[in-house]
Amino acid sequence: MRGIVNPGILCYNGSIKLVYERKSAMQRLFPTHFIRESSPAPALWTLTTLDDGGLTAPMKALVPSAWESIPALHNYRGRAAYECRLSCGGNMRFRFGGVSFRAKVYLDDALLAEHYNAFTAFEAVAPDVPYGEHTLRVEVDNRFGEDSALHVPNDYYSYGGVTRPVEVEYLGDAYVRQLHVTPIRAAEGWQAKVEAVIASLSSAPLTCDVRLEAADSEVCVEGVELAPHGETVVIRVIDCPDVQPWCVDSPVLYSASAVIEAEGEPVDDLRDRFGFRTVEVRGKDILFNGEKLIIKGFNRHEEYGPFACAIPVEAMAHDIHLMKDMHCNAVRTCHYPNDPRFLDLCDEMGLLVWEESHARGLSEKQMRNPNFMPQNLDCTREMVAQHYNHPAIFIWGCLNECADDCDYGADCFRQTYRLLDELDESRPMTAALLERPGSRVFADSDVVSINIYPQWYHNTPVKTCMESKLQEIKLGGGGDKPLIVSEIGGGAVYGCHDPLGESKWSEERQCTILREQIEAVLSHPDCSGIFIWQLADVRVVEEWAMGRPRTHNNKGVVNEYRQPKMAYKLVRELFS
Ligand code: ADA
Repeated sequence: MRGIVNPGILCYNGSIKLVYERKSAMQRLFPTHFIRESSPAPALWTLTTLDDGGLTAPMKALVPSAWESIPALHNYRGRAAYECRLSCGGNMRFRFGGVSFRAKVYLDDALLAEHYNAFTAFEAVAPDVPYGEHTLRVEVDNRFGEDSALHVPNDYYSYGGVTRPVEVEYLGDAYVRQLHVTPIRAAEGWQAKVEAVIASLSSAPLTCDVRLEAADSEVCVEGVELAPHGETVVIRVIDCPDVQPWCVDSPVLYSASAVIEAEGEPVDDLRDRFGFRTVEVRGKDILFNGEKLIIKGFNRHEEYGPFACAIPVEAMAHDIHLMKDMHCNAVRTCHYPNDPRFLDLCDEMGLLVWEESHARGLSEKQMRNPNFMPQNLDCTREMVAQHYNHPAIFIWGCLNECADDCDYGADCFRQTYRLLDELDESRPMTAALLERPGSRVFADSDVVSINIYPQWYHNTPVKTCMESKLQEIKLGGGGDKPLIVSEIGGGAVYGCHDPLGESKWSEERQCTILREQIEAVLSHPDCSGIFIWQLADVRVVEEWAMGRPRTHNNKGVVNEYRQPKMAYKLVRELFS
């Protein structure tokens, strides 16, 4: 296979294969297997609700989708079962891109897997399935409760359903479970560190060869021993001559793969794309490919009007076009890991990503929930493992506006930062901190990030607010680090106008506020950039309705249907 990846078409050993017709049901926007048999799960599943307030009879529902897209279930919070029939057999692996937000997966009556949190993928493996018709059943639950520490009533909606694509895979005795590629800037040119995790489904020891490829260079690791039902990691550093770096203006992608071979024949594979680029923190600057980065971006919730959180890929691309039209170079996936298809689009279209683990605004009491740290660390681990190869991701975020002003909370921040450091040495990490005095973690992250709302929640002039925040950061030990304003903004209800431009919630007032905010942040010499809160209006839970007209967070520069408010043009002008 040569050259830059052509999504949708794969050429291997001279034969060309068109892969996946149901684009909306793929987990990625390019083929991830050529050897392994895999297909999207059926489109329509039978949906049965299991609690009061649901459907009166089972109905057909699209997978992926959120059940709130069905008018009868617009406000349903409860349990539901999704079932489909499959003709399959052998070693089966069902890969769920995301189920919101608790899942139990059964094949016929056998429980295969359980998973918590809507925003990361998980697998359900069923070995030695007898050939024939089977029922795949997913029980989904989006009720809030003590066992759920990350999904809580919040300033965004926690939807229900099988909300990201499901893939059905047919495995042999061993499969490539994970592939990570790290670009390395060498003295001359580039190298790629390729790490493959090979999982065995066999009860006997196995020996195989593993062929690793990155950007058209490859190496074959012979005689890899696989322990029964164990996992083996194969790592090689591969020289990659004549490659071009990835950057926003020229987002060049290369392919990488790990292929398992038995007796000279390929038996399983996993493919991904990656890019050559470096991200470093030097003093108060973030350097991208050695050059100082100034971020001009938006916060974006993964939500789009009636599609809720299960956004068609065409709408994801439209959001990126909107941001690019406004001259953005970055997006923040507040407050959870995003659908990898969105990340694929960012890789391909050239938009930097701050990807964030799941959490928003949790108090010390909520962080003391015994489920909080395990769930937070699981989500963080899954996010990095699953999204590691995306060149667009330049920084990892976590714990947005959680309690950083107490010993217990600060310790949770430090543990999460440590985990991010262990999982990925090639990217910096940060957390968007709440605008209140007393943070104890300014000194602990690679980059300091603050959410501030001068002129919206309080009337302090933006420059004064920034200066006092900078002083506080300095006293807290973070004064020598890069600073990002990770949220700033103000609300407007789409179509609400005010002749004098003075009333809050009018489009005119939103423009006045955003102008002062953006000009102050971008002209500040100590600031590495801005993420405006937010691209589009989003639904919030009923508990938040009182400060949120229309039960929406209305700080978007477009509404939830992507109709532009006056602020769209303003941002376009100020970011140009
Ligand atoms: C926060 C938070 C966002 C949103 C925003 C707002 O800082 O991180 O999720 O709630 O404020 O609109 O007030």
